[in-house]
Amino acid sequence: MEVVVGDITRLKVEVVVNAANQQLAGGGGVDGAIHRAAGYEQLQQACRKLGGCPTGQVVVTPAFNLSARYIFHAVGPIWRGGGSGEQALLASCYRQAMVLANELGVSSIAFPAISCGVYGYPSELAAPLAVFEVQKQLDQGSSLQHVIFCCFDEVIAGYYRPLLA
Ligand code: AR6
Repeated sequence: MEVVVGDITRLKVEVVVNAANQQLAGGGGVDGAIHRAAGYEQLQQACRKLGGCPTGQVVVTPAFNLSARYIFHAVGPIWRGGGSGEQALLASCYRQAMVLANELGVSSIAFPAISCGVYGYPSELAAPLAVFEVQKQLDQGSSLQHVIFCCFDEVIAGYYRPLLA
């Protein structure tokens, strides 16, 4: 597991995870960046065929113009104070992505800080949850050799680094 600060669309990995919405309709933040880099029209066409994705779940599309093979669209919870199942739903995103990666036999994956932007999940709570869920899946055996937590800024990276040290 590694922390990288930067733009997830630039990483050389087999799977780029997107922080999507239930409609898979595209949007701002990392979703917008992934759509632009992958090719907006072709990615939206692939997303429309899937017909949406419930919160806490993950669906897969090709990665089109990205150097990755797949985009995993994970729908994180909107933070409502922590008493609405947010933790279990966010954990489910990481778990499902890890399970799917292993099923597809890929060796590298990059996660953004799912839900930590407009969905408002506190980064200091999301980082340990992400690392815990990923570690748990790696411990159970996985095709994954390299898991990147891609942080858009140093502040969020600062929550991951002590956990991986
Ligand atoms: N690379 C890596 N991380 C990024 C990038 C990038 N290019 N751009 C932003 N981030 P957000 P959410 C970080 O808001 O909270 C969208 O409109 C960002 O700094 O993208 O899950 C969707 O369509 C933050 O730390 O996702 C949904 O409607 C993290 O990515 C909704 O937002 C996640 O922020 C999902 O909200």
